[in-house]
Amino acid sequence: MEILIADDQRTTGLALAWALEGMGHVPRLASSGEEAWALLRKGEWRLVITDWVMPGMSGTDLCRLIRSRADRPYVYTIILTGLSGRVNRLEGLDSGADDFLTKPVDHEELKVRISIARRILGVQSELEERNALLRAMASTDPLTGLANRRGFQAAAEALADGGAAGLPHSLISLDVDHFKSYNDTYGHGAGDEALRAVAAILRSSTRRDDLVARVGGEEFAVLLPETNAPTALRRAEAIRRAVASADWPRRPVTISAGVATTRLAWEPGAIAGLLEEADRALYQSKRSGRDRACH
Ligand code: GH3
Ligand code: MG
Ligand code: MG
Ligand code: MG
Repeated sequence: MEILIADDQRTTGLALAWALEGMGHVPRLASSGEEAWALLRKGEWRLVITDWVMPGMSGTDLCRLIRSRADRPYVYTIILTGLSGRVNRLEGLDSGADDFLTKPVDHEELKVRISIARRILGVQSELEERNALLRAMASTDPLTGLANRRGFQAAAEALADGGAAGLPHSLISLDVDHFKSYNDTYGHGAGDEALRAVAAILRSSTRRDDLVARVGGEEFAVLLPETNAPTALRRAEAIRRAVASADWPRRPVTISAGVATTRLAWEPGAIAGLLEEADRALYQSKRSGRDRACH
């Protein structure tokens, strides 16, 4: 595996690197804590073996910095030290180090410590994968594969946080027309099929940067970043037309749409207001006969 070594003494570092190479690993030698930290911020090392005493950033300083990055994959740290004694070990553990190696390094011990690191990193990776899967599941609608309301809100807030000030964003709120009667006539299974088909049409009639979500039973939303009101209304109309003109196996399915656009700079919390406004426009579409888009 790729292993990052931090040691201010070149001969010690090289000897360790050489030993690791002999075991089939790919070591990278940094001559200070600062250099190791700079490399870690750019690269993807999961195992660091660091000298304790170095001028400038020490091994424990480096461990603390590594632990302060909560969002990154877990980095396993082994502190290399000539120092011994209980107090030092406690300080090392307190800084977030996972293990110790005493100098001069015993190669058999090095092998064992690395195999422990690999085992723990393996468990960590599995947990990280499962967490990522759970996160994805929590924000995805299982019926259509679109984002659900939670995923939609999270993505909209992320857009609000990173958005260029002053550019308007638009939101289209969509609701399938007379869907209760569709279900009552053809059954819930056929209704689900129709919802999946609507989702597919939404997906294919939107751009990569748009966010499409199923926010309720037969309710969908499309977020259009950096899109002004006239463009958004045109896009909503195109979506409506795509649904209405699709080849429906049972009876034509139509949707009504409501469009809302931010006026000023996009602010946190604005998404709730925007949804409400789009829903009001949607209600207008329903009242004026359905199968249409209003702003
Ligand atoms: P409107 O044109 O005013 O929107 O009429 P509507 O019948 O679509 O409105 P209403 O809100 O009364 O009915 C929505 C229906 O959507 C009720 C429910 O049976 C159906 N529905 C909601 N979620 C699902 C789902 O997951 N699967 C299926 N098959 N039907 C669903
Ligand atoms: Mg040193
Ligand atoms: Mg509805
Ligand atoms: Mg409806």
